[in-house]
Amino acid sequence: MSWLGKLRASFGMAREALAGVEALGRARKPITPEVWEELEELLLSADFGVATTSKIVSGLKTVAKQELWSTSDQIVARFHKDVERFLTLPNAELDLSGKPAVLLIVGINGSGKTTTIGKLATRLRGQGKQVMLVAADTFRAAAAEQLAIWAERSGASFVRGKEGADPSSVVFDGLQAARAREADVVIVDTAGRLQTKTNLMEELKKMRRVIEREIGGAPAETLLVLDGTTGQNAISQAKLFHEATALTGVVVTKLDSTAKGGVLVAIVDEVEVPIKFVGLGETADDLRPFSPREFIEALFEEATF
Ligand SMILES: Nc1nc2c(ncn2[C@@H]2O[C@H](COP(=O)(O)OP(=O)(O)OP(=O)(O)O)[C@@H](O)[C@H]2O)c(=O)[nH]1
Ligand SMILES: [Mg+2]
Repeated sequence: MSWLGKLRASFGMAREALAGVEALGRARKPITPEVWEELEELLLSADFGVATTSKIVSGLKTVAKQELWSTSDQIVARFHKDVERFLTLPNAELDLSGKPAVLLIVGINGSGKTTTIGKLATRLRGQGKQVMLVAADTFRAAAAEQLAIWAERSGASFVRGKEGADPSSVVFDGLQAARAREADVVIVDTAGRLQTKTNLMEELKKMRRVIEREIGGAPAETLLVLDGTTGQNAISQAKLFHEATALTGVVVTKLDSTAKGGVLVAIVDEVEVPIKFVGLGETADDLRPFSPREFIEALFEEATF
């Protein structure tokens, strides 16, 4: 299946709700309070979330008044553009500045961090970069093993600590090794943690501080890996990880399953951090740079720009 086909299948439920928006446009109804309510309900059922839905709708209302719109098709045409605008943020490309460029990967349990690192390593190796993977997930022995396999497959070098070691000490060792071996990119894998567990979030902050001290600045990227099948909890994840670690980007995984389309828009809106990649499967090649335009083509049957 093509990637667009995969994404369309994955967004099935959101597409159904959004088909309602398109029907609303085609109906060319006179703009009444009921039309706005209908739009609001459709966006909520497509997982745009309360805050983002009301922001989108009130923005549309303002323009409708200014431009003296009379029918619902005008609302819907503008809505497509708004979604694209919401999703388009500066610095959407992977930042690889610094020698080495350090990428810190964070997220809750099972969101797809380690797999994403494997895919990223494969991609960067393909671009001729010297890549080092650092297993700062010392929580489970199996976690380091999993990363070691990805390192071997992709031709990246690999640093791990002892099981139960302080993750920050592994980060420190990893950065020393990266310097000695002149790595271009260091990718740090971390243990999954709930965004609400303060002590575990503190541990992440400590890893970040070690990186800052060792390279004399922030990591090039702090990427939150989010499971795309998660509903509104994804917004809380994005907010709390952002507060703790100053995210520079988001990777949304599992967009080959049943994903919640609108949540992506809500996340970008709430934390103002760009989505940099999407994951569409479990193999090394299933990572794609995120494109707002393609996302919208997958989400809407008849997007007009
Ligand atoms: N279908 C699908 N599965 C994925 C994708 N990314 C990761 N997975 C699967 O999700 C599961 C968890 O992936 P991991 O990479 O181990 O997740 P993690 O965030 O490192 O998990 P912890 O280290 O336990 O916190 C694995 O079975 C992966 O194969 C994806 O894009 N699509
Ligand atoms: Mg992992």
